[in-house]
Amino acid sequence: MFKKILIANRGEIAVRVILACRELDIASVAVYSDPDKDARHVRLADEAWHLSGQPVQAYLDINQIIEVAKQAGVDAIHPGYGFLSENSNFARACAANGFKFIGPSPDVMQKMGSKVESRRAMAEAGVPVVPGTTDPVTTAAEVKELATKYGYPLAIKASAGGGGRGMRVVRRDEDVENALSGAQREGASYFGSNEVYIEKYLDKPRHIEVQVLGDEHGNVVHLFERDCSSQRRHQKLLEETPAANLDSALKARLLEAAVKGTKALRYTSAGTLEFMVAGDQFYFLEMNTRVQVEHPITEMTTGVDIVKEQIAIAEGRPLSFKQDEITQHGHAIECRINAEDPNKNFMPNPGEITNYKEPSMPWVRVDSACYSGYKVMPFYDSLLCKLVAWGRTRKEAIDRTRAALKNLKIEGVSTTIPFHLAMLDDPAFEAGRVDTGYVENDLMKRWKGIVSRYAGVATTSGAKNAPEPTPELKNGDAPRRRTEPRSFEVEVNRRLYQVSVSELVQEHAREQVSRTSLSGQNQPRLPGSPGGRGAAARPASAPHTVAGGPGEIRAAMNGVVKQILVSVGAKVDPGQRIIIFEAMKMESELVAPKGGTISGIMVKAGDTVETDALLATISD
Ligand code: MV4
Repeated sequence: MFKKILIANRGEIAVRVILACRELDIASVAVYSDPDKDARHVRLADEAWHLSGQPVQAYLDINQIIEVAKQAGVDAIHPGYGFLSENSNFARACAANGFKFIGPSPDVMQKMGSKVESRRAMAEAGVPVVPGTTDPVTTAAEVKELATKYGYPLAIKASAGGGGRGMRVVRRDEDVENALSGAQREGASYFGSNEVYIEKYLDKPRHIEVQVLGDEHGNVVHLFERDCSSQRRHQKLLEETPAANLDSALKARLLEAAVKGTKALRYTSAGTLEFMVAGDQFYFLEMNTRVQVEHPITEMTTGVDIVKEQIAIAEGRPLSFKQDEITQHGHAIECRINAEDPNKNFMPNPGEITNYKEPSMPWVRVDSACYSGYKVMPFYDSLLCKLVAWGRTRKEAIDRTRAALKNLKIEGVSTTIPFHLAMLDDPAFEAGRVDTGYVENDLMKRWKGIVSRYAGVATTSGAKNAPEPTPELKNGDAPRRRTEPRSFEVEVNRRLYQVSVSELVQEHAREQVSRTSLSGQNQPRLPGSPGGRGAAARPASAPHTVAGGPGEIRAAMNGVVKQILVSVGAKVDPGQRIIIFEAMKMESELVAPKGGTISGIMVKAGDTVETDALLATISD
């Protein structure tokens, strides 16, 4: 029925939706921001339309996207995930202009966007919610009163919150005042409302979610569960289905509750109900009203194409199958491969992917928008690709995931591949003993002991996955630094070896250094190395500064100046810390690119700065 769909998104999910359109013989319209001109989704779509504005703002610009939809003459708009996907105003704007929004109704989206309202709706539908209040609390006395009813620990949550923001855990009366004001403050600053409510706090629950589909004829089905417990600071790292060691009776109750809740909402389109599972209890947490990043593992085990179903539902068609026609077949695992360095607290690591090659293997699917030469940009999320593997058993899925990870080649930026390999080999993961505390409290605590075993994988995957070489500075010597490894094939006595070579280079050509230095790290263009892409080593430890002229410290991405450690006139050594900078939720230290005297400081603590902004200068 639809002839043309606009995809209001970028990256791998835009590619995923375009490919579904192609299969359905529906024309696809991509939109792109300035820096996304060469992106895969732009090349792949039948048409591509430019969105002006800042890189992120462009994809959030409702008026501009509606304007493009009119000019391109589309029937419907698919919002993907993130960006405008859960924005009810956008869904309303689509409808008001005659475009079908591929998602649920704006009213349901709005209701599920509020923690208190969704909690209330689910409780009314008979879906278990965490014991606590649905009405807001305002005073510490009320919280302490509730503590006598529910017992500590309690969670104080911002009503409008989500994603771990605006939540405080309180374990005793003395801490209530601080926790309450903290949650209220965060609610006000992130979500524009200081309203908070109380829940009993569950210690390290499992995070299990249920995929549902509802059509416009009142039919609702679930597509079983996904275990998303493996996360770090609310960023999911690996998802699997079915959930390991989940009691079958508990699972049946969970799936039934999800369908019951979805029916009560008269929900249409694909959605996900998130639950916390603790012991033999489960509790509704929130509902996501979009297609999710991890939808492929459900597709692999049920055979249902979730994006195609979203489109069919939006066309007004009834679901083409009944619940009892859906079975969960085998086991699937998804690894979210991010441009982040697990050796540095998962610091985002933007830069150019100098070499990218996906595994081509049976039972493996890779969803991606990457290519060799793709530049990972600091203002978008750092997801490079999703590697998904299927097996008849969990063990087979793990083995195939491991083999596929070793055949995924990503050079030029650090990636989470070594982390994923370590996790797949971890006895606790192998035994299926993973809860929401596992990565941070268990695996990462043992990380330093584990990582050396996976450093060798750097020959085929991330060039900088190997532990950071320490720059050696001997009395008066110029710093020596290891280049990014390059791969060679060497034949020795008939046997072919693949070797990865990185060179130790001395920084000698002073003039060259100052002209081509990439950051506050004294990074020279490598003498004798080929020009062009990948020729210059990029600093791994301070990615948040970029090519300044001599003695300049600049912001490599939009961010906030947290602290300034020196004053004008101060004598500084090369490599000395000058500014603490925060971007993409990560703090980094900006260091002096050379020794000298601080001749200018252009910013103060608290300043928001844009990419490339000059922050400080150093003179000889
Ligand atoms: C909780 C909780 C324990 N008890 N609420 C974190 C994100 C936010 N959306 C809800 N979160 C939690 N709420 C109560 N009453 C533990 C978490 C939690 C969590 C939940 C789901 C997935 C990962 C998590 C990681 C840490 C904490």
